[in-house]
Amino acid sequence: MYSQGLIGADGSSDETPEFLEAFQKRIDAEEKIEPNDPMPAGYRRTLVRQIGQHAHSEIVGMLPEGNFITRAPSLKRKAALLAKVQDEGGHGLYLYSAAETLGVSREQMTDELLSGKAKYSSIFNYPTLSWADMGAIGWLVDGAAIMNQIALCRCSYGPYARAMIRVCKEESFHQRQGYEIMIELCRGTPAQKQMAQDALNRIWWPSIMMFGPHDGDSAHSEQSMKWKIKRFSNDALRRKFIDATVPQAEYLGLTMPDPDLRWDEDKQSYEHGPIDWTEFWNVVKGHGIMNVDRIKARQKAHDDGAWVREAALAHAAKRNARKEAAE
Ligand code: BYC
Repeated sequence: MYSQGLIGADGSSDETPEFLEAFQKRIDAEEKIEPNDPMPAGYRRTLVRQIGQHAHSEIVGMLPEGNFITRAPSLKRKAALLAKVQDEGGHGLYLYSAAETLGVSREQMTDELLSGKAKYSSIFNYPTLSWADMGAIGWLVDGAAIMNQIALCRCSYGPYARAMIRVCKEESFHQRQGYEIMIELCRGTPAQKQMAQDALNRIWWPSIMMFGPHDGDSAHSEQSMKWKIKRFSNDALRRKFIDATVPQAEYLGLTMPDPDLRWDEDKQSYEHGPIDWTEFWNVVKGHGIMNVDRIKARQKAHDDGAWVREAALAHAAKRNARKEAAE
Protein backbone atom coordinates (compact mmCIF):
# COMPACT_ATOMS: atom_id res chain seq x y z
CA MET A 1 0.00 0.00 0.00
CA TYR A 2 1.33 3.39 -0.94
CA SER A 3 0.05 6.82 -0.19
CA GLN A 4 0.70 9.16 -3.10
CA GLY A 5 0.13 12.90 -3.18
CA LEU A 6 -0.35 12.25 -6.88
CA ILE A 7 -3.76 10.73 -6.66
CA GLY A 8 -7.12 12.47 -6.84
CA ALA A 9 -8.50 15.09 -4.52
CA ASP A 10 -8.17 12.88 -1.45
CA GLY A 11 -4.45 12.31 -2.14
CA SER A 12 -4.47 8.59 -1.36
CA SER A 13 -4.09 5.46 -3.46
CA ASP A 14 -3.39 1.77 -3.27
CA GLU A 15 -1.26 1.82 -6.42
CA THR A 16 2.50 1.29 -6.55
CA PRO A 17 4.84 4.12 -7.59
CA GLU A 18 5.87 2.01 -10.64
CA PHE A 19 2.26 1.75 -11.78
CA LEU A 20 1.68 5.47 -11.28
CA GLU A 21 4.88 6.39 -13.12
CA ALA A 22 4.02 4.11 -16.05
CA PHE A 23 0.56 5.68 -16.23
CA GLN A 24 1.99 9.21 -16.10
CA LYS A 25 4.41 8.28 -18.91
CA ARG A 26 1.48 7.31 -21.12
CA ILE A 27 -0.20 10.62 -20.32
CA ASP A 28 2.99 12.59 -21.00
CA ALA A 29 3.37 10.77 -24.33
CA GLU A 30 -0.15 12.03 -25.25
CA GLU A 31 -1.55 8.48 -25.45
CA LYS A 32 -5.32 8.26 -25.05
CA ILE A 33 -6.51 6.22 -22.08
CA GLU A 34 -9.32 3.83 -23.05
CA PRO A 35 -12.00 2.21 -20.83
CA ASN A 36 -10.27 -1.17 -20.34
CA ASP A 37 -6.81 0.29 -19.73
CA PRO A 38 -5.37 0.18 -16.22
CA MET A 39 -5.75 3.58 -14.57
CA PRO A 40 -5.27 5.01 -11.08
CA ALA A 41 -8.43 5.00 -8.99
CA GLY A 42 -8.12 8.76 -8.56
CA TYR A 43 -8.01 9.31 -12.34
CA ARG A 44 -11.20 7.25 -12.72
CA ARG A 45 -12.85 9.08 -9.80
CA THR A 46 -11.94 12.51 -11.16
CA LEU A 47 -13.39 11.65 -14.56
CA VAL A 48 -16.59 10.16 -13.14
CA ARG A 49 -17.06 13.36 -11.10
CA GLN A 50 -16.31 15.76 -13.94
CA ILE A 51 -18.10 13.90 -16.75
CA GLY A 52 -21.10 13.23 -14.47
CA GLN A 53 -21.32 16.94 -13.54
CA HIS A 54 -20.91 17.85 -17.18
CA ALA A 55 -23.75 15.48 -18.22
CA HIS A 56 -26.03 16.84 -15.47
CA SER A 57 -25.25 20.41 -16.61
CA GLU A 58 -26.39 19.60 -20.14
CA ILE A 59 -29.63 18.04 -18.90
CA VAL A 60 -30.46 20.71 -16.30
CA GLY A 61 -29.30 23.29 -18.86
CA MET A 62 -32.30 22.37 -21.03
CA LEU A 63 -34.64 23.94 -18.46
CA PRO A 64 -33.88 27.69 -18.62
CA GLU A 65 -34.23 27.77 -22.42
CA GLY A 66 -37.01 25.16 -22.51
CA ASN A 67 -38.97 27.77 -20.56
CA PHE A 68 -39.09 29.97 -23.69
CA ILE A 69 -39.95 27.44 -26.43
CA THR A 70 -43.65 28.27 -26.23
CA ARG A 71 -42.87 32.00 -26.16
CA ALA A 72 -40.42 32.28 -29.08
CA PRO A 73 -41.33 35.31 -31.21
CA SER A 74 -41.51 33.48 -34.57
CA LEU A 75 -41.68 29.99 -36.05
CA LYS A 76 -38.03 30.27 -37.17
CA ARG A 77 -36.89 31.19 -33.65
CA LYS A 78 -39.01 28.43 -32.14
CA ALA A 79 -37.56 25.78 -34.48
CA ALA A 80 -33.98 26.88 -33.75
CA LEU A 81 -34.51 27.00 -29.98
CA LEU A 82 -36.25 23.63 -29.96
CA ALA A 83 -33.34 22.11 -31.92
CA LYS A 84 -30.81 23.67 -29.53
CA VAL A 85 -32.55 22.35 -26.43
CA GLN A 86 -32.77 18.89 -28.02
CA ASP A 87 -29.03 19.06 -28.80
CA GLU A 88 -28.31 19.72 -25.11
CA GLY A 89 -30.31 16.58 -24.23
CA GLY A 90 -28.19 14.65 -26.75
CA HIS A 91 -24.98 16.01 -25.19
CA GLY A 92 -26.15 14.80 -21.80
CA LEU A 93 -26.70 11.32 -23.25
CA TYR A 94 -23.23 11.10 -24.88
CA LEU A 95 -21.71 12.24 -21.61
CA TYR A 96 -23.63 9.77 -19.45
CA SER A 97 -22.46 7.05 -21.85
CA ALA A 98 -18.85 8.26 -21.59
CA ALA A 99 -19.10 8.16 -17.77
CA GLU A 100 -20.62 4.65 -17.92
CA THR A 101 -17.44 3.40 -19.62
CA LEU A 102 -15.74 4.11 -16.26
CA GLY A 103 -18.01 1.73 -14.38
CA VAL A 104 -20.64 4.07 -12.95
CA SER A 105 -24.29 3.45 -13.85
CA ARG A 106 -26.75 5.93 -15.29
CA GLU A 107 -29.12 5.15 -12.37
CA GLN A 108 -26.43 6.01 -9.85
CA MET A 109 -25.63 9.31 -11.58
CA THR A 110 -29.32 10.20 -11.80
CA ASP A 111 -29.81 9.40 -8.11
CA GLU A 112 -26.86 11.62 -7.22
CA LEU A 113 -28.28 14.51 -9.24
CA LEU A 114 -31.76 14.18 -7.75
CA SER A 115 -30.51 13.80 -4.18
CA GLY A 116 -28.36 16.93 -4.53
CA LYS A 117 -25.10 14.97 -4.07
CA ALA A 118 -23.83 15.68 -7.59
CA LYS A 119 -23.17 19.20 -8.77
CA TYR A 120 -24.08 20.78 -12.09
CA SER A 121 -23.02 24.10 -13.54
CA SER A 122 -23.91 27.09 -11.35
CA ILE A 123 -25.14 29.03 -14.40
CA PHE A 124 -28.36 27.05 -14.67
CA ASN A 125 -29.59 28.19 -11.27
CA TYR A 126 -30.43 31.65 -12.58
CA PRO A 127 -33.89 32.41 -14.01
CA THR A 128 -34.61 33.34 -17.64
CA LEU A 129 -36.72 36.49 -17.62
CA SER A 130 -37.03 37.72 -21.20
CA TRP A 131 -36.55 36.63 -24.81
CA ALA A 132 -33.19 38.46 -24.78
CA ASP A 133 -31.99 35.87 -22.26
CA MET A 134 -32.19 33.28 -25.08
CA GLY A 135 -29.76 35.43 -27.04
CA ALA A 136 -27.46 36.06 -24.09
CA ILE A 137 -27.41 32.38 -23.06
CA GLY A 138 -26.44 31.24 -26.56
CA TRP A 139 -23.84 33.98 -26.89
CA LEU A 140 -22.33 33.87 -23.40
CA VAL A 141 -23.18 30.52 -21.79
CA ASP A 142 -22.59 28.42 -24.90
CA GLY A 143 -19.62 30.69 -25.70
CA ALA A 144 -18.09 29.95 -22.27
CA ALA A 145 -18.93 26.26 -22.65
CA ILE A 146 -17.13 26.06 -26.01
CA MET A 147 -14.03 27.76 -24.62
CA ASN A 148 -13.87 25.05 -21.96
CA GLN A 149 -14.91 22.16 -24.21
CA ILE A 150 -12.52 22.82 -27.11
CA ALA A 151 -9.75 22.08 -24.63
CA LEU A 152 -11.60 18.93 -23.49
CA CYS A 153 -11.44 17.56 -27.08
CA ARG A 154 -7.77 16.88 -26.19
CA CYS A 155 -8.58 15.31 -22.81
CA SER A 156 -6.47 12.22 -22.09
CA TYR A 157 -9.54 9.99 -21.64
CA GLY A 158 -10.56 8.80 -25.11
CA PRO A 159 -14.37 8.49 -24.78
CA TYR A 160 -14.67 11.96 -23.19
CA ALA A 161 -12.39 13.59 -25.76
CA ARG A 162 -14.29 12.00 -28.67
CA ALA A 163 -17.72 12.97 -27.28
CA MET A 164 -16.51 16.57 -27.03
CA ILE A 165 -15.78 16.85 -30.76
CA ARG A 166 -19.40 16.56 -31.79
CA VAL A 167 -20.59 18.54 -28.78
CA CYS A 168 -18.31 21.45 -29.74
CA LYS A 169 -19.63 21.51 -33.32
CA GLU A 170 -23.17 21.79 -32.01
CA GLU A 171 -22.24 24.34 -29.32
CA SER A 172 -20.74 26.50 -32.01
CA PHE A 173 -24.12 26.61 -33.79
CA HIS A 174 -25.75 27.42 -30.45
CA GLN A 175 -23.38 30.30 -29.82
CA ARG A 176 -24.09 31.76 -33.26
CA GLN A 177 -27.86 31.46 -32.94
CA GLY A 178 -27.62 33.30 -29.59
CA TYR A 179 -25.39 36.03 -30.95
CA GLU A 180 -27.70 36.46 -33.93
CA ILE A 181 -30.65 37.02 -31.58
CA MET A 182 -28.55 39.68 -29.81
CA ILE A 183 -27.68 41.36 -33.14
CA GLU A 184 -31.32 41.55 -34.11
CA LEU A 185 -32.36 42.98 -30.74
CA CYS A 186 -29.53 45.51 -30.78
CA ARG A 187 -30.55 46.67 -34.26
CA GLY A 188 -34.19 46.91 -33.18
CA THR A 189 -36.11 49.50 -31.17
CA PRO A 190 -34.54 51.22 -28.12
CA ALA A 191 -36.70 48.97 -25.91
CA GLN A 192 -35.33 45.84 -27.64
CA LYS A 193 -31.76 47.06 -27.25
CA GLN A 194 -32.43 47.75 -23.57
CA MET A 195 -33.74 44.19 -23.20
CA ALA A 196 -30.45 42.90 -24.67
CA GLN A 197 -28.42 45.14 -22.30
CA ASP A 198 -30.45 43.93 -19.32
CA ALA A 199 -29.81 40.28 -20.28
CA LEU A 200 -26.07 40.98 -20.59
CA ASN A 201 -26.08 42.75 -17.20
CA ARG A 202 -27.63 39.72 -15.49
CA ILE A 203 -25.87 36.90 -17.34
CA TRP A 204 -22.32 38.27 -17.68
CA TRP A 205 -21.04 37.59 -14.16
CA PRO A 206 -22.65 34.14 -13.79
CA SER A 207 -21.17 33.20 -17.20
CA ILE A 208 -17.62 34.06 -16.15
CA MET A 209 -18.18 32.14 -12.90
CA MET A 210 -18.83 29.02 -15.02
CA PHE A 211 -15.06 28.55 -15.34
CA GLY A 212 -14.88 27.76 -11.63
CA PRO A 213 -12.88 29.26 -8.75
CA HIS A 214 -9.61 31.14 -9.24
CA ASP A 215 -6.66 28.80 -9.81
CA GLY A 216 -5.39 29.27 -6.26
CA ASP A 217 -8.75 28.03 -4.89
CA SER A 218 -9.31 25.25 -7.42
CA ALA A 219 -9.06 21.94 -5.55
CA HIS A 220 -8.69 19.70 -8.60
CA SER A 221 -6.91 21.76 -11.25
CA GLU A 222 -3.31 20.85 -10.51
CA GLN A 223 -3.84 17.08 -10.59
CA SER A 224 -6.32 17.26 -13.47
CA MET A 225 -3.80 19.22 -15.54
CA LYS A 226 -1.04 16.74 -14.71
CA TRP A 227 -3.31 13.96 -15.96
CA LYS A 228 -4.20 16.12 -18.98
CA ILE A 229 -7.90 15.87 -18.19
CA LYS A 230 -7.81 19.67 -18.09
CA ARG A 231 -5.47 21.41 -20.54
CA PHE A 232 -5.87 24.95 -19.22
CA SER A 233 -6.50 26.35 -15.77
CA ASN A 234 -9.85 27.93 -14.81
CA ASP A 235 -8.39 31.46 -14.91
CA ALA A 236 -6.64 30.91 -18.25
CA LEU A 237 -9.91 29.82 -19.91
CA ARG A 238 -11.85 32.66 -18.25
CA ARG A 239 -9.31 35.14 -19.64
CA LYS A 240 -9.56 33.68 -23.17
CA PHE A 241 -13.35 33.91 -22.98
CA ILE A 242 -13.34 37.53 -21.83
CA ASP A 243 -10.81 38.51 -24.51
CA ALA A 244 -12.99 36.92 -27.20
CA THR A 245 -16.28 38.33 -25.88
CA VAL A 246 -15.54 42.01 -25.15
CA PRO A 247 -15.12 42.91 -28.87
CA GLN A 248 -18.38 41.07 -29.61
CA ALA A 249 -20.18 43.25 -27.04
CA GLU A 250 -18.58 46.34 -28.61
CA TYR A 251 -19.88 45.27 -32.03
CA LEU A 252 -23.38 45.01 -30.53
CA GLY A 253 -23.01 48.47 -28.98
CA LEU A 254 -23.60 47.05 -25.49
CA THR A 255 -21.80 48.03 -22.29
CA MET A 256 -20.03 45.38 -20.23
CA PRO A 257 -21.43 45.43 -16.67
CA ASP A 258 -17.93 45.62 -15.15
CA PRO A 259 -16.65 49.14 -14.41
CA ASP A 260 -13.17 47.74 -13.66
CA LEU A 261 -12.78 45.97 -16.99
CA ARG A 262 -9.66 47.32 -18.73
CA TRP A 263 -7.32 46.37 -21.54
CA ASP A 264 -3.82 45.51 -20.30
CA GLU A 265 -1.40 46.57 -23.00
CA ASP A 266 1.50 44.48 -21.62
CA LYS A 267 -0.52 41.27 -21.33
CA GLN A 268 -2.50 42.05 -24.52
CA SER A 269 -5.53 40.87 -22.56
CA TYR A 270 -8.42 42.21 -20.45
CA GLU A 271 -8.34 42.50 -16.67
CA HIS A 272 -11.74 42.10 -15.05
CA GLY A 273 -13.15 43.41 -11.77
CA PRO A 274 -13.62 41.24 -8.65
CA ILE A 275 -15.92 38.22 -8.98
CA ASP A 276 -18.48 37.72 -6.21
CA TRP A 277 -17.35 34.31 -4.97
CA THR A 278 -19.81 34.42 -2.08
CA GLU A 279 -22.61 34.41 -4.63
CA PHE A 280 -20.88 31.62 -6.61
CA TRP A 281 -20.48 29.27 -3.62
CA ASN A 282 -23.98 30.07 -2.44
CA VAL A 283 -25.35 28.94 -5.81
CA VAL A 284 -23.05 25.88 -5.95
CA LYS A 285 -24.18 24.85 -2.46
CA GLY A 286 -27.83 24.86 -3.54
CA HIS A 287 -28.99 28.32 -2.48
CA GLY A 288 -29.33 30.03 -5.86
CA ILE A 289 -32.65 31.44 -7.07
CA MET A 290 -33.57 28.39 -9.14
CA ASN A 291 -31.77 25.41 -7.47
CA VAL A 292 -34.91 24.00 -5.84
CA ASP A 293 -37.05 24.48 -8.98
CA ARG A 294 -34.45 22.85 -11.23
CA ILE A 295 -34.25 19.68 -9.16
CA LYS A 296 -38.03 19.61 -8.75
CA ALA A 297 -38.41 19.76 -12.55
CA ARG A 298 -35.85 16.96 -13.03
CA GLN A 299 -37.55 14.84 -10.36
CA LYS A 300 -40.92 15.32 -12.08
CA ALA A 301 -39.45 14.35 -15.47
CA HIS A 302 -37.87 11.27 -13.87
CA ASP A 303 -41.14 10.25 -12.20
CA ASP A 304 -43.20 10.94 -15.33
CA GLY A 305 -40.77 8.80 -17.34
CA ALA A 306 -40.98 5.79 -15.00
CA TRP A 307 -43.52 4.04 -17.26
CA VAL A 308 -41.15 4.38 -20.25
CA ARG A 309 -38.32 2.71 -18.33
CA GLU A 310 -40.67 -0.02 -17.11
CA ALA A 311 -42.05 -0.57 -20.63
CA ALA A 312 -38.53 -0.77 -22.12
CA LEU A 313 -37.50 -3.35 -19.50
CA ALA A 314 -40.70 -5.39 -20.04
CA HIS A 315 -40.13 -5.29 -23.81
CA ALA A 316 -36.50 -6.43 -23.43
CA ALA A 317 -37.58 -9.25 -21.09
CA LYS A 318 -40.24 -10.39 -23.59
CA ARG A 319 -37.74 -10.37 -26.46
CA ASN A 320 -35.21 -12.34 -24.41
CA ALA A 321 -37.85 -14.89 -23.41
CA ARG A 322 -38.88 -15.29 -27.08
CA LYS A 323 -35.24 -15.68 -28.14
CA GLU A 324 -34.56 -18.27 -25.43
CA ALA A 325 -37.71 -20.23 -26.36
CA ALA A 326 -36.60 -20.30 -30.01
CA GLU A 327 -33.09 -21.61 -29.18
N1 BYC B 1 -20.66 25.25 -11.14
O1 BYC B 1 -11.35 22.33 -8.39
P1 BYC B 1 -12.34 22.97 -9.31
C1 BYC B 1 -23.49 23.72 -21.44
C2 BYC B 1 -17.00 22.99 -8.37
S1 BYC B 1 -23.18 22.90 -19.95
C3 BYC B 1 -20.79 24.33 -10.17
O2 BYC B 1 -11.86 24.09 -10.17
P2 BYC B 1 -12.68 21.23 -11.58
C4 BYC B 1 -24.84 24.17 -21.77
C5 BYC B 1 -16.21 21.78 -8.81
O3 BYC B 1 -17.07 20.78 -9.34
C6 BYC B 1 -21.45 22.90 -19.83
N2 BYC B 1 -19.71 23.79 -9.51
O4 BYC B 1 -13.07 21.84 -10.17
C7 BYC B 1 -25.93 23.38 -21.50
C8 BYC B 1 -15.56 21.37 -7.51
O5 BYC B 1 -16.49 20.73 -6.65
P3 BYC B 1 -16.37 19.12 -6.26
C9 BYC B 1 -20.92 22.61 -18.47
C10 BYC B 1 -18.49 24.21 -9.92
O6 BYC B 1 -13.60 20.09 -11.85
C11 BYC B 1 -27.21 23.85 -21.78
C12 BYC B 1 -15.27 22.71 -6.86
O7 BYC B 1 -16.16 23.64 -7.45
N3 BYC B 1 -19.52 22.36 -18.67
O8 BYC B 1 -22.57 23.90 -22.14
O9 BYC B 1 -11.21 20.97 -11.69
C13 BYC B 1 -27.40 25.13 -22.36
C14 BYC B 1 -13.82 23.17 -7.08
O10 BYC B 1 -13.59 23.52 -8.45
C15 BYC B 1 -18.30 25.15 -10.94
C16 BYC B 1 -18.80 21.47 -17.95
O11 BYC B 1 -19.31 20.84 -17.06
C17 BYC B 1 -19.45 25.69 -11.56
N4 BYC B 1 -19.39 26.61 -12.53
O12 BYC B 1 -13.00 22.42 -12.62
C18 BYC B 1 -26.29 25.90 -22.65
C19 BYC B 1 -17.36 21.31 -18.38
N5 BYC B 1 -16.98 25.35 -11.10
O13 BYC B 1 -16.61 18.36 -7.55
C20 BYC B 1 -24.98 25.41 -22.39
C21 BYC B 1 -16.63 20.19 -17.70
C22 BYC B 1 -16.36 24.57 -10.20
O14 BYC B 1 -15.02 18.90 -5.71
N6 BYC B 1 -16.16 20.54 -16.40
N7 BYC B 1 -17.26 23.90 -9.47
O15 BYC B 1 -17.48 18.90 -5.27
C23 BYC B 1 -14.98 21.20 -16.18
O16 BYC B 1 -14.28 21.58 -17.11
C24 BYC B 1 -14.55 21.41 -14.77
O17 BYC B 1 -15.25 20.50 -13.95
C25 BYC B 1 -14.74 22.87 -14.24
C26 BYC B 1 -14.33 22.91 -12.75
C27 BYC B 1 -13.87 23.83 -15.02
C28 BYC B 1 -16.22 23.30 -14.35
